[in-house]
Amino acid sequence: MQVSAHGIIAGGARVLDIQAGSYPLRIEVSVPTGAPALLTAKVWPQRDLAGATQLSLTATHQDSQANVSQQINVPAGPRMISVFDVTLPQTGVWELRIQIHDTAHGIGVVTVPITIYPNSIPPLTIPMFVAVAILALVLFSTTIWPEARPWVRVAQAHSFTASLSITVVIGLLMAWPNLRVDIPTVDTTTRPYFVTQASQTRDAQRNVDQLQILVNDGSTGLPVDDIMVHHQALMHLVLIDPVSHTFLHIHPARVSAGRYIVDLPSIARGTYDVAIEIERANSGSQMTHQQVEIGDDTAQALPAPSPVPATVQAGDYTVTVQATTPARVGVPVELQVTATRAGQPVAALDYWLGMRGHMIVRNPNGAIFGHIHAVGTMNDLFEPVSAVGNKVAFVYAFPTAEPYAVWVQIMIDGTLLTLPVQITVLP
Ligand SMILES: [Cu+2]
Repeated sequence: MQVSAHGIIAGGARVLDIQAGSYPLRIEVSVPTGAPALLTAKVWPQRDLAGATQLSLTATHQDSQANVSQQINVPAGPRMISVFDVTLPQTGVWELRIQIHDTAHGIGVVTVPITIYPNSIPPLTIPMFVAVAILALVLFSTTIWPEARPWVRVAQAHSFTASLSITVVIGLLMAWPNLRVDIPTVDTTTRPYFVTQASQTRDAQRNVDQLQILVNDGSTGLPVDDIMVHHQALMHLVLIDPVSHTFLHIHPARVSAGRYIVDLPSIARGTYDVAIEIERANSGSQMTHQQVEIGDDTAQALPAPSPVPATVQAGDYTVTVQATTPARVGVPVELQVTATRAGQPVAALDYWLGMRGHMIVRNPNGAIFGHIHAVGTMNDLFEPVSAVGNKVAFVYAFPTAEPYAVWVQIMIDGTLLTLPVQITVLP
């Protein structure tokens, strides 16, 4: 039994941020229904192109191996959006392979499974139309024929009652599946959990260290390939080394069923906590934790973060993080984050992964790991991606009285800022 591929399902456009080789990519895929159908994908590298770049999209049908592809050449320079349009000739599961290849950084690849469902009308639609048509006809005949004989009147009454009953019953039957959307399906109970194995690998050709993550189903052992896009990524990976204060929040690329790969920047060698968050079809999001020794010996440890209220310098930006009340166990505390540049408030904060701010908290032994979103609404649009204002707030109830490491992540003008601070939680 192969778990089905779902990555992105039909209806509307899905946006995902993913690391393909050395490029963070923002991708929007609009999945059609029925076939032949036009599939549109926008690909937007999230940093400027260092060299002449070739972007390509190849869609391969899982069963027939039929494939279609398109290539777009982009000159070196400021990042821009490339739009792919390919016509998929048949329904079923397709694997989209999006590749970015520039002369400076080599190849980055991400593959995403999508499912094209056939167009179909619900089976009861035609009887419903017939019943409604009879109903309309009867009503019409009573209006144009007011002096009808008694037997005609009886026939009209009977047809009216019958067609009305049929309409109501079919209407209820058609609505019934939609009334039950929140009840878990059988699938949920057959997919209890997943296991992950993270290990450092090396891409010898491109001369970069990578982290590979294998995801297997807990009950069948098979690769997990029903991973859905959630919070604009297939997989959210957080790496923390409490000794060197190193923190990474990245989005590995799916390279095949249950296999994810991401380039590692130069980070201090250490034993890292690896938190992996995915969402499987018909399940909620789930997280695994494990430890892995990675990093390179030449990279330096980072300074210990300052306790709040803290002012953190990140490139040209100065960001303050402060709590409105002292943090106490179990009491929600509000953390306010304010960004300025050269003494002036920044005009706007970008949406990153659909939110204007993310915060990760970790207690000293790593047993408590929290991922908190900034207060506010989500924005899943491909672009525009910013909202006016230089402040965001987070609310979190720390479960234990000890010092917590906290990383706030915000994006300004397309640059992601990671701001480490420390919060001591009082009893
Ligand atoms: Cu993430």
